[in-house]
Amino acid sequence: MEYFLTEEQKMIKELAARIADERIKPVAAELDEKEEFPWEIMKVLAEADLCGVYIPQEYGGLGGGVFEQVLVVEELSRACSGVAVSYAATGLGAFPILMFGTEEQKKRYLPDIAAGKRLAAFALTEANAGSDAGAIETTAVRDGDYYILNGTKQWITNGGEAEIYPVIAMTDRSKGPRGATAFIVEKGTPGFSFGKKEKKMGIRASATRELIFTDCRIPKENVLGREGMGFIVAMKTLDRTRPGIGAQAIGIAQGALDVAVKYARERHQFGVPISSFQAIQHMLADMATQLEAARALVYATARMIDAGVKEFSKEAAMAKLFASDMAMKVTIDAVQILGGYGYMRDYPVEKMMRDAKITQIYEGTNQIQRNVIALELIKEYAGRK
Ligand code: COS
Repeated sequence: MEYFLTEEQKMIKELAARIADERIKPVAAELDEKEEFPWEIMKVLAEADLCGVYIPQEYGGLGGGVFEQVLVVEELSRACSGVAVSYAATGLGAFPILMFGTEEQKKRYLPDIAAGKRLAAFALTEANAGSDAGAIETTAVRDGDYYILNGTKQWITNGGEAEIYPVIAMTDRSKGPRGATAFIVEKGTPGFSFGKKEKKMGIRASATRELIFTDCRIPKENVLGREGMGFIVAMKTLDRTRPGIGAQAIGIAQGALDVAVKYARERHQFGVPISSFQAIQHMLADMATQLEAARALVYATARMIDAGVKEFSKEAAMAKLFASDMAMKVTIDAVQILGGYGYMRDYPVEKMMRDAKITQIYEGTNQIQRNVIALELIKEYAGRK
């Protein structure tokens, strides 16, 4: 499919593809096995100027948008989505600042993020607040010019490795979601520590940790937006980043399809390559068709967001939902085509299947995406004859 990328977008995509093939693919299995954070590769991405593709030039970025970020995430995910999510999660931490930060906050944090000097992360989820994001229990109590944070955030991607954390906490529990506020918290702030690194099924190169706040004093200048806007900051951030999960999913699926087609051409059974069997051909045809449909949806959504359309919750949820369900199916089929070899760690498809699973879960489970899509859809029909 031809997506008519600009010359700059082609360059960004090719650069990310080169790094994926030359620097990430050779070490992907080892990073997965050792569950090692890919600092070396983060440095390579920073040197290649890819960390700020979605950040405006005035803050040191390349001045692109969600679409440019999608192009990078897709290419990196083709090689290793554990690496890709470490890159993407910094975007998840940067978007609240980009969208809701004051000029001073933007100048303070975005240039370092764009240069790849400091990573970011986004802290919303808690042990008792996953899908029900409004149920967070972390509190922030005003004390003069400060807020005192207490509570624990769970499963934070880039936790411990990142230095800049937009954190959502309750400033007025009686108001429900409207009583939440977003704060920027820096690593090293007294009272801010990290829990153990989680052991995960997939995306093992990425770091996932608890964030623990114990009487952590945050200056009031670090509020993002206004007091009471925290839930909106979170929801609007997720609307903008869910296509990125779609990009991760299409990258993983492309990686799996590449391995499956190559294998089907080389593997001989009954005296012929298995690619000559219709059973295999039809699986490959379905995988490629579903992948291209998902890519078209993810790209169209990202471009729509960058064009400045105001409402895109539904499309962002659709892109994430469709692409992640597709990636799960395509990677399962890739393992099936490789048969016993597919189940072994000698080939990369079992890792891709493990990595695909999380795209159906994080940044809102696919059940939540269906809720968002259905509610928006039903709203659109209100008053129609
Ligand atoms: N953009 C702007 N505002 C939004 C919004 C969005 N996308 N979604 C909700 N809101 C607003 C609502 O309009 C409502 O405002 P009012 O109080 O003015 O009516 C407020 O936020 C509360 O919304 P709602 O009542 O719909 O909240 P719920 O508690 O029912 O939760 C879901 C809605 C389930 C959609 C939300 O909690 C969610 O997205 N959960 C998944 C969270 C997630 O993705 N977690 C993974 C984190 S990994 S970083």
